[in-house]
Parts: sequence; structure tokens; C-alpha cells
Amino acid sequence: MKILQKILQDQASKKKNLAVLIDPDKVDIKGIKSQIESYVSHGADLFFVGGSLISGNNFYILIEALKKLSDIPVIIFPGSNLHIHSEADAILLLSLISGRNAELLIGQHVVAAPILKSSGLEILATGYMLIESGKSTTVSYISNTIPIPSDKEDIAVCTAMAGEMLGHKLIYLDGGSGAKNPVPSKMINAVRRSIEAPLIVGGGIDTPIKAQTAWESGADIVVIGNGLEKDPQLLSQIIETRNRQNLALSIAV
Ligand code: 1GP
Repeated sequence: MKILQKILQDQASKKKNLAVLIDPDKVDIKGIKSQIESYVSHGADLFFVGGSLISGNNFYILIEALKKLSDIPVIIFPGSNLHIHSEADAILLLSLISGRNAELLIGQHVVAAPILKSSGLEILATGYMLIESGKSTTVSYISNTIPIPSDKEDIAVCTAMAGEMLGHKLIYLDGGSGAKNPVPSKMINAVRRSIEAPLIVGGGIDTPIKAQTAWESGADIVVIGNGLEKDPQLLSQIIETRNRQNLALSIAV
């Protein structure tokens, strides 16, 4: 089954997903096997692989290890058009619709298009929105864009609606990796009510309660990267929260 189809199916049945984001520059390749085995045994739903800056060969090694050691979909979350590897299952083709940097709206996509076309990767067209999160983030600096203020739900709603109308299959609200404040629940909820597309939410979600809040507010997929880098034990608590959430929703259906 295609990954988008599975995400849509889970959205329809109100099944919440957890994506574990792995930054190739931050993994210890020597310990990667046990790290991946732990993610698999705990029950992660998706792997996102990426970072704003990727400086070594770990990007390729990591994707190949994930494919070898698990059946969990491996999705590239690219920081630039250099981050393409056909061994992954899919790529978030991000268009930074909260910004006005033409390179990240369409420029890099034009350059990458022929490579993506022949890669065999499933292309997940994603309207990517940066939300102000209490401190300046790497992604905001690198992308040279201003995030949407966290109290401006109307801007977020109209941006997400426009992104969906332009054909994006997924909408991603991101506070940026290591965000001080996660995307506010009021904004998640307002966006959720204004679009049909599955909603991904990430950035600064580093406790079970923050993950629960994002899911309850309408996120279909919660992304956790930094929190797990700092505390690998967090995964079991977040998974427990996801399972409780899914059980409650399945009883309510
Ligand atoms: C960043 O949404 C992701 O782009 C995840 O953020 O690393 O803060 O979990 P964290």
C-alpha cells in the first residue's frame, strides 16, 4: 500500500501516528542497530530522516539501516534538494508555504524534479508551515523566512487552506527542531477544522502531554526528534500516550 493511502486510511479511522525524526548528523552510527530495534519494538509508525544541515555520509547509511532492520516506512524530510536517496520509501516534497522564499516554494523542486522522477520514491507533496516558537530556529535561519506568529491562527488557517487548494496532500505545522514552544493547540485545532488533508505537527514536542495535546487538537501525525535525542526513554511514554489516545478514539467511533 502507498504511504499516502495508509496515512489517509489512518486519518479516516482516527488512528493517530507517531513519526520518529532521526537527524543523520546526530546519530551514533555504531549504536544505530540497537536504536532502530528499540524504535521498532516500541511501535513507531513512521521514520522521518532529515535535518537542515547534513554534513556526512550518515544520511545514506541511516536510510539503508532503517530499510534493512525494519518494515516501518522511511520518509525523507529534506533540508535541501541534496537530500534524496532512492532506498527510502518516500519523500516529503516540501513547499515552504508560510514563507516567501521562491527557492523553497518552487526553485529547488525544479532542480530536483528529474532526479525525484527517476528515484522511485513516493512523492508526498507537503505544504510546510513554520510557526513562531519562542526562539529563532535553524530552519527559520536557513530558509531565510519569517515564521507565522503563534497567535495568528487566521494566517495559519488561510495558508493551510491555500496549500491544500494548490494540491498539497499533507500539511505540516512545524515550530522547528528543538522549538521552545510547540505549535499552540488553538492553531492546530483551527487549521484542522479548515482543511481535509492529514495534518503533521512537530517542533518542541518533548513530553507525553505535549504529544497528547497535539493529537487531541487535531494532528494526525506527531513528529518527535530532539526530545528523543535527549531522552530515549521518552519513546515508551509517548507510545503509551498514542495507544491510549487511539483506544479512546476507537471506543468513541
Ligand atoms: C522538526 O518537526 C520536527 O522539524 C521535530 O522537531 O526535533 O523539536 O522534535 P523536534
